[in-house]
This record gives sequence, structure tokens and C-alpha cells, in this order.
Amino acid sequence: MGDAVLLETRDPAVTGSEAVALLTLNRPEAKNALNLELRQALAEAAARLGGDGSVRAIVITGGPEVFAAGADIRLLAEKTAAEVKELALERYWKAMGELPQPVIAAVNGYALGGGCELALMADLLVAGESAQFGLPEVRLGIMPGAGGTQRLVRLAGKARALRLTLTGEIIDARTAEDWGLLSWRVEGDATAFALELAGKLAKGAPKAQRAIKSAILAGADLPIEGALAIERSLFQSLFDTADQKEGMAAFLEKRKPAFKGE
Ligand code: CO8
Repeated sequence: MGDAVLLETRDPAVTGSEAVALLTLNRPEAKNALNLELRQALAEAAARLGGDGSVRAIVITGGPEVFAAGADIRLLAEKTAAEVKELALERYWKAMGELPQPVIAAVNGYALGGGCELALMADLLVAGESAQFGLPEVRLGIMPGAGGTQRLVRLAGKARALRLTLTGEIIDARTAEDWGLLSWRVEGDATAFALELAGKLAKGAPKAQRAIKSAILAGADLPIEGALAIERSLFQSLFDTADQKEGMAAFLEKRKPAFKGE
């Protein structure tokens, strides 16, 4: 994996749980621009974490200064359409999109282009006060290509999605919050908040969390009847889990549940 992405399991003293993984994009000299090495490292880290049942929540960050300044423009500058198709950049996002655990993006500084798209892929988006979001591809003569147009229009609506993508405007954390892109806007650094949040999520019931992610993500783009059927089926399936028995017993016995992911 090299050192393009740093993967750490967090100190339980910080998060309250050792089941939290922190992924840090680590190409500060290029503002974490997503070159192939960084994309590959991200994909490998995501695949590893997705298969590790002991990891219950994942934070992805670019560090305190910048989240990511987008696709590496040096990689794409001379490419033809056929060559970009051949690169199949979408394959590097696949493992990230399939993570069963809750994924939190902690954004400080710029999240632009592909960096913004990566942040929008997360389940929960935490922005620090320095965060800035944009899909400025139009200024380079291209357009977002990793879900940006589609995720943005679903989150913020047509008026704001077209405003951001046609003008290349960059918006601050407060505006991103107004537009519905964020789960939390925090004072100061986003990563500290995200790690604390991940520690809490890591104590939750993993199968219930996974079912909730599936229902919301798969259901959001379906007609309501089909979406409700998915919800109903996932809801019912949770009654065959040990964690449902534990969660309800703990409530009735007035104690904290100890979920095992079973
Ligand atoms: N690609 C390559 N290098 C970059 C990038 C980038 N996206 N962003 C910054 N860098 C490099 C700079 O070239 C510079 O390198 P050097 O020191 O060698 O000159 C270094 O990082 C520092 O950058 P700046 O000096 O520009 O730093 P500033 O603090 O002045 O500005 C900005 C920071 C505002 C982030 C500025 O660098 C910038 O505007 N970057 C480009 C942002 C952008 O246009 N992003 C969109 C890229 S296109 C895209 O993401 C398409 C996604 C499609 C994905 C498809 C997947 C399937």
C-alpha cells in the first residue's frame, strides 16, 4: 500500500474503542490530489477494512490542512477519451462504496472535484470550519465523473447542483451545511470530532447499522413501494440476530447493551 494512505487503528483512550480505523490521505505536497498510487492505496485499504469484522467504524480524512484537491490533473492533462475510459478510474472507488461499516468523512480545508466526490460518498460528512467544497471541473473544460453531479443533485437539488457545477464556485462549511451536504459542521478540526463519533458508532450493533445503510442507500433511488419492501425485509431479518436479543434485553434490564455483531 506504500505510504500514500496511512491506516491506523485508533487509541481506545481517544475513541473509547479500538474498533475504529482512521484512513489519512497522505500526499500533502500535491494537496492530496488523487493520482493512481493514492487511488490504489485507498482501494486496498478499503478492501482490507471491509473484510475485517473487528473494525466497526471508519474515518477518512486528508489531515488538518486539506481533504483532497481532486483528481491529479497531471495524470489526466494529455489523455484522450479512450485513454480515460481505459483508466477506468471508477474501479478504485468500488471497495469504498461497498464498505459495510459506517464511514465518516472528516473534511478540513479543500474538498474539490474528486475529493468532494469522495467526501460525498461517505455515510456521514463532518466539516471543520476551514472546509471548502467545490466541483470546479468545468474550469478545466471537463465535468465531475465520480458521482458528483448525481450525488449533489440528490442532496442539494437542481438549482444548487447546477450553480456549483456550471460556475465552479467553491462554498464554505456553513453554505455546505445550508445545502444539506453535511451531517455536522464543527468548530475547529473535523477529525477529532469524527473519531469521537466513530468511537460511539463502534459500540453499536453492526448488523443493524449495515441494514440501515442498505435500506437508505439502496432505497433512496427506488420508487417508494420497492424501497419500503427493502426496509421491511431488512427490519424483519434483524430479529434473527443475537444483537437484537441483547439490545432489547439490555433495555428491559436497565443496563447498557454489549453488541457482538452476531
Ligand atoms: N492535481 C495535481 N496537482 C495538484 C492538484 C490537482 N488536482 N491540486 C493541487 N496540486 C498541486 C499543485 O500543482 C502544486 O504543486 P507544485 O507545488 O508542484 O506546483 C501543489 O499541489 C500545491 O498547490 P497550489 O500551489 O495550487 O496550492 P494553493 O494553496 O495555492 O491552492 C487549490 C490549493 C485551491 C486546491 C489549488 O491547488 C487548486 O485549485 N487545485 C485544483 C483543484 C481542481 O481543479 N480540482 C478538480 C480536479 S479534476 C477532478 O477532480 C475530476 C474528477 C473526476 C474523477 C473521475 C473518477 C472516476
